[in-house]
Amino acid sequence: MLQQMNGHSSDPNAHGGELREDLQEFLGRDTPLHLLNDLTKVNPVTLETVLRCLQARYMADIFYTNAGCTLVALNPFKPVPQLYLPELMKEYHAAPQPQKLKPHIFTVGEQTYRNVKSLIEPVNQSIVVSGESGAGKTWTSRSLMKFYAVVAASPTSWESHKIAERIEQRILNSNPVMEAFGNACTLRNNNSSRFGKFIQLQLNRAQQMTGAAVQTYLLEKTRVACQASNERNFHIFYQICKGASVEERLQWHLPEGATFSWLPNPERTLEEDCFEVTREAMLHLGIDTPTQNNIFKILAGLLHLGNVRFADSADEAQPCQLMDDAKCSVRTLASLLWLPEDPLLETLQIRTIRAGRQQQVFRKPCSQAECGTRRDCLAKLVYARLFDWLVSVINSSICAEPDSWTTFIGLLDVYGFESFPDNSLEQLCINYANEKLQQHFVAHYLRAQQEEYAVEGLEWSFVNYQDNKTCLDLIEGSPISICSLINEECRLNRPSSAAQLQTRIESALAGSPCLGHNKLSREPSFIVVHYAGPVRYHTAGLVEKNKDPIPPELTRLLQQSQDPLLKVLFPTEEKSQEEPSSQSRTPVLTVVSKFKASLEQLLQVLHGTTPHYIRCIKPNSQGQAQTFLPEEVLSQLEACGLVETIHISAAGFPIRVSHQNFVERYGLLRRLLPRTSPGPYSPFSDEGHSGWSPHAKEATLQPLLQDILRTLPALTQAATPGDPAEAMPASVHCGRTK
Ligand code: AD9
Ligand code: MG
Repeated sequence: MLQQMNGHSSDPNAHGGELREDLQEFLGRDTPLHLLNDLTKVNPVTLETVLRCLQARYMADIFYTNAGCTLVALNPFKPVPQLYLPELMKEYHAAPQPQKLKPHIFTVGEQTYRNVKSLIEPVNQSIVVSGESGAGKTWTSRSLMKFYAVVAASPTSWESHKIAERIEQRILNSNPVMEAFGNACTLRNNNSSRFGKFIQLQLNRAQQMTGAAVQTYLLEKTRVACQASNERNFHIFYQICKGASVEERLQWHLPEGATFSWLPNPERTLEEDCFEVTREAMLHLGIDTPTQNNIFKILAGLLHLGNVRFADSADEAQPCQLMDDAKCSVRTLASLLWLPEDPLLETLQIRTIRAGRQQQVFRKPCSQAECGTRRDCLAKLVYARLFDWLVSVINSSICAEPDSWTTFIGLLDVYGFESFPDNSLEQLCINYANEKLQQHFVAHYLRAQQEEYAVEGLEWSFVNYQDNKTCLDLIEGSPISICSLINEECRLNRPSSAAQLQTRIESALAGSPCLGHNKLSREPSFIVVHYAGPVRYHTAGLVEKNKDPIPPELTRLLQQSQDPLLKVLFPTEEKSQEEPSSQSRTPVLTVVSKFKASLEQLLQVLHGTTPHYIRCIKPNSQGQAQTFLPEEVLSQLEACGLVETIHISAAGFPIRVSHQNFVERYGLLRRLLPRTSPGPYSPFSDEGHSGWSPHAKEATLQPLLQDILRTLPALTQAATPGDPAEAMPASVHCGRTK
């Protein structure tokens, strides 16, 4: 039944062959599948019917579909410019009821824009864009930013060096810069974001965008020194090598045709390889040409660092010597990073150890492998600092003064759930973040809604949602969890094999139903049963990655640089955080603990907003247009619990207004209501709800609200387009809670 469907025909329902008889029965013979704008209207709501509906729409070139409180976005994998025209944005913006137009990310954009100014619930908004790699999250966030730039444009222009520019243009310019430095070509996506991003678009009282703030998460810095086969390094390296002028090539020691080990697959040209676009955007953000050249010079230095190779040393007491062809690379690297050549080489070859009460310094030559690790570590350290610095420069260029904005709309574009044959700490962190976001979603829409209905005494048949608390307890819970056990290993700093770590995890967390046992794998590993499916994590290297050790000599070396930018990135006065002290009792800041802290901060921000969800779906993993692979889509639908969401949305009340705001907003309607209605309960009572029986509420509140809704059109004739009163649907729930 679930088979690959290719091609395009005039009858979208016909794609994939005959629709199963009983399925057609379910879906109704009258409504062509592709015309069902909302998946809550599919009847019954099952994975199969939802899948068929999405498939029919996809083949009819309809890429957005409502799913109750979420929007499903199918990746077209082809240019669809007409879907993102400014005129269309304005149409959604001006529509009295944008939700009556075709489903679109602009409906969500407009909804958030109206909500921040809403008299009913003026509250910060957020849009969580999720989906697996290549599903279209970054595309969606970018398109939404363009939407806000059009509908919330500020009238003033800002002076930036020689360029006078509107703030929204600057905010848009942050995208190509961050993507050049933070995105790379992977097996799943030619323009894969290798970091998570939360951008707050700041609005003033007049609803104009006055600035923005970007927060990034967990840049995959290992990519700078290690790229999987058929993948690439960050785009910026290719941009420099392909786009530099003759003089720049000379300055940066990048002769035409030079080969670099950290620049795999250079022959492959992508549309992301456009150096000019990055330079132009940097200029617009206030990063002048000399500073840009300084950045590119350092990056060229890192490429030369990648060519530094050491020979194995026969004598352990002697440092490993450079391979012949690497001598020139070290010299070039030293000149590009403005570092003294001998100390640079020595830092890579020799480890200094402080020991004893007097903290005596011992020098120990590194093995060939250790030299390589130190080289990679140097590259990661420089690149990660450079990226963070760039984000801070972008922020200072686009962030509004605190008193010039009152509300914000947050866009969250984070890496989707990942499961590879070989999963490590990076995947653990990414999947942990996805579990947290799923929990936020479940808490917000599913659990909160069901619990509130129960408290309000509304008739409701409960949906069995997939609560992922057990899985989160396994990952981050206290007192013992996977995170705590890995952190403990880092703290104790004891030699521990991959097999020992596996045993510790399995024995300490044996009671968790989300910890699977992998009897088949020969390599030490453990399985976590995530809400999106089981993932096997290898324990080899996990503790070391979590420590992310930076030899203090590396920081000290970089502090000796005379390069103006490296001086900013590695100030001499900085007492190296990485410097270990045997007396120190402060907890080790591990990758996991830092990530957990930033995730908690993010969730705190999200909790203070009204969230909206866009689920991006990849119709096939080859990135082909007009190809819908049901099996692949099915697993994504299951992973995001879409069917449960639709069930709840279909049965629930789409708008909820707090009692106080309801009274404030609609109190004047009191006089228009039929005198017979109130009974034991009036929503306009100033005394609050507490004493009312649920039955009384059910009996009186709903008809009363229907009365009000019938009366509204007459009262709202003078209302501005987009007034929330006009957008009020026929089903409203006025509850105690927000
Ligand atoms: V990852 O987790 O960062 O690896 P994303 O961000 O989910 O991933 P992305 O937005 O980069 O995926 O989309 C992948 C590619 O799909 C883009 O480079 C586009 O070529 C293509 N795409 C996505 N959405 C659209 C669209 N609405 N219209 C046209 C699209 N092409
Ligand atoms: Mg992305």
